[in-house]
Amino acid sequence: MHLVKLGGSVITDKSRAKSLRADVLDRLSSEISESDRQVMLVHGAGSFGHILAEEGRLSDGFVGKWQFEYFSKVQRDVRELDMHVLNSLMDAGLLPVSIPPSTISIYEDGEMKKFSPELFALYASLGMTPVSFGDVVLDSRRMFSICSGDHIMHALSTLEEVEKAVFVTDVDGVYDRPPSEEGARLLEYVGPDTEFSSKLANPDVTGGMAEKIRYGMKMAENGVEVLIVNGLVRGRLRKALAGEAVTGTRIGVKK
Ligand code: IP8
Repeated sequence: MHLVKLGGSVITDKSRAKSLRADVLDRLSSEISESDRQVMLVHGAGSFGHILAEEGRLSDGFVGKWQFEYFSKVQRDVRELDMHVLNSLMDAGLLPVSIPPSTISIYEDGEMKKFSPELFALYASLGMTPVSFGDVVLDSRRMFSICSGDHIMHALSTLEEVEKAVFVTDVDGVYDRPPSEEGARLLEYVGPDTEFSSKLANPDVTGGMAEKIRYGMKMAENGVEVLIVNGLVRGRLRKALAGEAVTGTRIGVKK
């Protein structure tokens, strides 16, 4: 079983509210379908979530009643993005089934406390493709929290049948310094002792690349092979799923 997270920066244009990159999404759906691997899919919120989540200060938890309008809007908008993803996967010949985190998850002070990975495993055992996504969820202390797709990837990595997790982003992988700087080097491997710049990509409400590495490391501790690849380049996701050599970064606990 493989986990795939389609990053919001790949399937949407993060600088413009609710702008889907339909062509990229459709190509990635085909790469998943053609790989013939059984996959559980997670997608980020991109410009369907981060812009309003930031405006509504949703990652701070409850600070005022005015935030509930943002809570509703962001939940609605990430579902709209999810609908695009479901349609794209179906067009590619898969059988997706959507599992919104807000219906199965409770947070406590910003940490995921309740989630049901076994539900995903059951759907997968029917030959379906479970799909989940970055969302706004209830929090027993803060009233609400942001559930990032990276948190979901980590929760799913506890399932015994998961061997590999592929994070599909808009960059080739992790660099030793911001990729825009001269001499930036792509790191093929990032482990607990690797030094890298924490200013790697535009941090968003869920922390960007640095958080992805932190969660990737925790997933590697669960015995899962973790890869970061560039989804804007055709074929990288397909190769990663097929186990072929591919440009990207492996996150691990040992080399
Ligand atoms: O894009 C964030 O999920 P992510 C979810 O996977 C929201 O980090 C609602 C901003």
